[in-house]
Amino acid sequence: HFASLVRVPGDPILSLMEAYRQDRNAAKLDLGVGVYKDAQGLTPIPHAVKLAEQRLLDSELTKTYVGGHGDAAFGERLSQLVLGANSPLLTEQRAGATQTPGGTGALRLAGDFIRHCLPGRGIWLSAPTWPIHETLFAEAGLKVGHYPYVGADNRLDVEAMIAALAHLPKGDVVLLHACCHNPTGFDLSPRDFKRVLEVVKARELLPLIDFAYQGFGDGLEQDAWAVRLFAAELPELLITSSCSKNFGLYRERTGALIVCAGDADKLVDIRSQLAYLARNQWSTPPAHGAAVVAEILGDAELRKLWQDELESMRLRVASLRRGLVEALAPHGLSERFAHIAEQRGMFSYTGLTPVQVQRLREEFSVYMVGSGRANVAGLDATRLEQLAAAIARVCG
Ligand code: PLP
Ligand code: TYF
Repeated sequence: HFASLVRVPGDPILSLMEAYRQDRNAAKLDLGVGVYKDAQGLTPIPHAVKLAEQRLLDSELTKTYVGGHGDAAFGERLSQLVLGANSPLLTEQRAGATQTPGGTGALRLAGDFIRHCLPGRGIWLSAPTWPIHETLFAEAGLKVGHYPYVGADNRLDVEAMIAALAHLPKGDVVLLHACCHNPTGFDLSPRDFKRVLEVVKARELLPLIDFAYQGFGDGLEQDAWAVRLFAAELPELLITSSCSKNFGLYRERTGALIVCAGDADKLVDIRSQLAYLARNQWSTPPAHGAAVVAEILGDAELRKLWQDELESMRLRVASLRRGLVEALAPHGLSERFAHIAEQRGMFSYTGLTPVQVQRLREEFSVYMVGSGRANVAGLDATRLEQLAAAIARVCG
């Protein structure tokens, strides 16, 4: 019975949120959990989302179940956002979306799909990667391995990555981050992605591209570049898309698994399997977030408003990155931390050690993940000097 059951630790990233909440220091700084924040430290609901919700309130006629693949308009419009409005995969019906509870649900569905339909295939993750990748695929029953990504010198090591991929078992799955790598912020360049693609072809690997931050790197279209390259060059591809960050819909659990197949007929087979697997996990997906996204993407005015809001989030984080490096200059640390301005997305692997991270928290109420990952969006322009001074103290 329950008597033999033991306690497991909570999620270290989510626990940081609680520790921060309880900190009484007025100068506290939350660079922990990866949610976007504005200059006031709030995670706003985009105006486009509010307007779409108001429309839905008036127009929604039923709460009956959506189908196993979710909201069809959402699936089509999100696929266009990811693969490109004129993607031949969509006109040839070689790609389709299955709506999932968030990007996490999409990853889990992908894991189940691999386990169930491609038995024996292992999955390979970047070292490091988002910690949930590690446990999620293991829980889905997959053999999890790693390829090098960021070295001990806190630099992207593409050579080591490519060399490792070239030795993976044929047919195995390789998880790639489309952009805004979590936790490091180090992204592959277009040239790097082309090299990875060559190895993927040579080893007949199946890429699973996790696309959780579209619009936070270099822009909505730019961030999709690698996904579209892989989709154009490979017969088969798995993509997990999340609307949590770019639509600010976190708790509405909105995302999709997009599968690209060799032909339209095979896609129908694959989708029947996905519906079967989803049916045995969550039956049918939650409707609200997907309806909001479909409304925004289907309406020129809302879409423009959303794109502008997303762009201002992206630019805010990019300017904070540069601002932090500038603020470190008077302490003689701008070169040591120059990578912060070069990384993309919300996260920065700062290179700070666990001991330095702990000191920042205990002595300065600065909260970041123990690995040295900082959520740059948690900063605001008036606090850069304060943070730079704290970093200088723990590095001294
Ligand atoms: N993948 C990565 C790399 C992430 O950082 C996240 C983040 O939160 C997700 C997937 C899943 O996001 P969600 O399930 O909240 O949509
Ligand atoms: O890495 C992050 O901070 C985000 C949010 O169990 C997150 O991806 C963190 C932990 C978790 C779920 C989401």
